[in-house]
Amino acid sequence: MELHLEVQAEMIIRKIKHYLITTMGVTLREATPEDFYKAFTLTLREEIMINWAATARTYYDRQVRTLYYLCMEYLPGRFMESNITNLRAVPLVRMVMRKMERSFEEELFFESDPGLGNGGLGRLASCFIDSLATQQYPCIAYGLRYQYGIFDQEIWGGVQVERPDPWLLHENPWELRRDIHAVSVYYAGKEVAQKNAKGEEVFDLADYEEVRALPYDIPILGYHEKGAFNVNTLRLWTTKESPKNFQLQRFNAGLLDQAGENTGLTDVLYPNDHHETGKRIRLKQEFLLSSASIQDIVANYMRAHHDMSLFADKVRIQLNDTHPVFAIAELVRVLMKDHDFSWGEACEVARTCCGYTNHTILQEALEEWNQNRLQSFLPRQYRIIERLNMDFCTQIRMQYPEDEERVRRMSIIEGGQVRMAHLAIYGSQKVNGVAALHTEILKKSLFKDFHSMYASKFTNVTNGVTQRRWILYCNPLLAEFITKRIGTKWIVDFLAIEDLKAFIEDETSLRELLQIKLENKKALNAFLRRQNPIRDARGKILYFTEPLDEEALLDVQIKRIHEYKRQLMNALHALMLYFEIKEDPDHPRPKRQILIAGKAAPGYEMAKHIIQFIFCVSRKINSDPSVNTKLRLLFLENYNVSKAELVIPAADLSEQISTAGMEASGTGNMKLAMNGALTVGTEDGANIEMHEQVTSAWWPFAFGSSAEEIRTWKENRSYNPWSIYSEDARVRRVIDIMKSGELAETPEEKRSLAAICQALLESNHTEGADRYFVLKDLLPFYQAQRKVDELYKEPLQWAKYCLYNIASMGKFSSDQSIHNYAKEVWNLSQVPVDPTCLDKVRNEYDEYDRCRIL
Ligand code: 26Q
Repeated sequence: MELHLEVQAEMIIRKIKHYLITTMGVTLREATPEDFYKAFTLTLREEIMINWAATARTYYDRQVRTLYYLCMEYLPGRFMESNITNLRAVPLVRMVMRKMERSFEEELFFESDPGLGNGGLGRLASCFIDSLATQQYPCIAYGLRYQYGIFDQEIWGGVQVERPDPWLLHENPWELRRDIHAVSVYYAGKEVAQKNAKGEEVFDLADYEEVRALPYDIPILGYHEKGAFNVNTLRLWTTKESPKNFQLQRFNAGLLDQAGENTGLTDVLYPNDHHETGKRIRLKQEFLLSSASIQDIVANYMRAHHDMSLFADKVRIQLNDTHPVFAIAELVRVLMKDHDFSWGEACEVARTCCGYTNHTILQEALEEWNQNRLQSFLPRQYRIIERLNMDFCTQIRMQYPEDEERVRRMSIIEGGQVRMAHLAIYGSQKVNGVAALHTEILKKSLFKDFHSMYASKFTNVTNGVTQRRWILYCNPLLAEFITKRIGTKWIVDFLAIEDLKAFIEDETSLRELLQIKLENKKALNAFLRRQNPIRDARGKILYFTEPLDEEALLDVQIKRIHEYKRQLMNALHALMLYFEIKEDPDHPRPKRQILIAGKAAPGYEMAKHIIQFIFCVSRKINSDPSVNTKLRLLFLENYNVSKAELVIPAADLSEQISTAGMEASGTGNMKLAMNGALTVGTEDGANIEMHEQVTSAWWPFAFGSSAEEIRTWKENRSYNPWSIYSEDARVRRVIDIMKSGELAETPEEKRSLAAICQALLESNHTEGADRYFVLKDLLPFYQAQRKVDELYKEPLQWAKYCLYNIASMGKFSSDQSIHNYAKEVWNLSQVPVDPTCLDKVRNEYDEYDRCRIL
């Protein structure tokens, strides 16, 4: 085996040198890290291309049913990492780097983190495409190639400052530009009526705005023990690269902004999650993704089939939230206009092919578009939406005669707005929520009327995460720990992780598990010390964060900053602990390091106040020598996938403390638990199912009001935070110190703290006080945290809980989620890359080249 590896390593080295010379024009000696990274990538890519070609060939030859996954966001993390993992090439790559005297960490991570998404939704999409490839399901995933992804976050004196993330500054060797698959997308214009072959009215367009969408393809590798891995495609559209998109006439007329609008369409990702903005460019982006992808789907189908008769059988389209839902209207339009379907036929095909996943029940996140704007921007699609709505309203009236109130509630178009979720439900075969509780809320509350009319459309598919990136890659020590005990099966079948339960009484295993945590905490602390800055109000780096030692309990909350996620409650708890330590310094308690990380949407004021508050509290705690040896609060700047890979393996405690009923699922909860962190959690989202799997005996830190209680209090307006404030001295103390101004050093800080207090205690005409029930759950949270302290004092006991939690996470692999979608939603079969086909491609390649990764 060693020798085998040696020989391969030598071949790889030759290939790297070859690329250095032939594409970068340098020899090894003068190669910069960037040159080296690129040559290395091109070398690995050769192996990937072989399987990519063979997979495409296999899908084509078999005329398989294919899934098309439409999503405005992806957060894949660095490609090099998952690719060498899924190629099973980590040892080989390490050897190559050693032989070439290059640093694995520095040169391979030259790549920046593609921030093509905001948070949960985008990361979920990336886990899903990893699982689809590994589980050998035919799939093309579509998205947008934003020039600037999610902003880089800097904290200047407690204030979030957003910086552009130019992730494409360097050429990206993982993408291939595919000019032959470029398509045109049409906006605005005047309709010209025509008839199709069935004699039905369809519309051409005159005086339109044409935008070229050009795709870049990224290979998505499946993991396979023997190298027969499938490679699926992530296809990202850009409008940047087409000179046609620049409107020279407008430029000449002095309208520079307008002239560049279409070249710039895919320039920026909207940095809002859970907030609908109603912006023009966003609408154009959504339609770009929808229309370009539908055209590509039809073209891809037509390459393998003579006519459209099997389209509804071969095509499945998954709409990830409402963002790509124009695809429904666009598909109906294309079928009628270009393929002579009747209205009825086209609608039926669309409703057979499409599925819609909902990711949020927050009112402010539900997408609506102004009817008039839509009509002028997308006249033909608007006409189709209007007609769909007429059909729909007729159906409602048939089923519920004389219930115009219901028609109004359900209608797709209402009060001058087009409600995208209603269109999505009406136009889809299946509608799913992302955790059991969330799906129940959809059925019983948000989409209650729809559920009563179309009960069989609704189904639950609980989210999951890929154990390949989230254990195998990011926590190699734990991966080895697992494999040593139960073999490698867990890598592709995470249900096998259950076998770890056999080691629950094995002290050696428990000690080893504790040791692994310790090592991972060391690595994180080294990063915090060297690379996590504290800046002054002008952005100048003053120093770097100084973490507690590795013995301290590492308590983490890492996610977007949002009121419903209640980072505020976490910070209030930190402040309570601070006072407790000051008052009773000798009370025995474990050292605790609280780490919070996350970005706030740039326009979300309250989220920014919360960051400022965290900054104030951490300054108070960390600078007090009588406290800072026992407790610290750190904010980790610019949270992204790469940082998650560093924090998650090190965490002891996972904060999943959303107001019950508001977190659709959560996925960080799963990543942390499978890395051996224990959860302090409300009964919300997927926490509930995790709790169920782990069983109450091993899930000791559940706390807080239930979704049902919260619903009742909201309904009756019977919650009053004042009573909690006045009844409990500990709560009063933290609120009072916020009010007193003692924590604040600047006028901005004062304003932020005042705004928070006001939101907690005062209602106004539109909103009640403490809408997220922070004060209501604060004491139960505090109690749960005291239980944490007790358990952490007993390391072996703690380790048992960790082991049991890890071993209970089988259900939360995205492989499982994907199998569930395949069965319940898509009726999709696994299609492994054809071995004969793979051999053929390999042989053809070998005729010219002998460098292979075996
Ligand atoms: C909508 C309109 C205009 C601009 C932006 C948006 C927008 C963008 C992103 C609205 C919502 C999002 C993201 C939502 C999201 O990430 N939801 C999370 O999805 C995860 C995966 O299912 C769940 O685990 C989380 O619970 C859910 O919050």
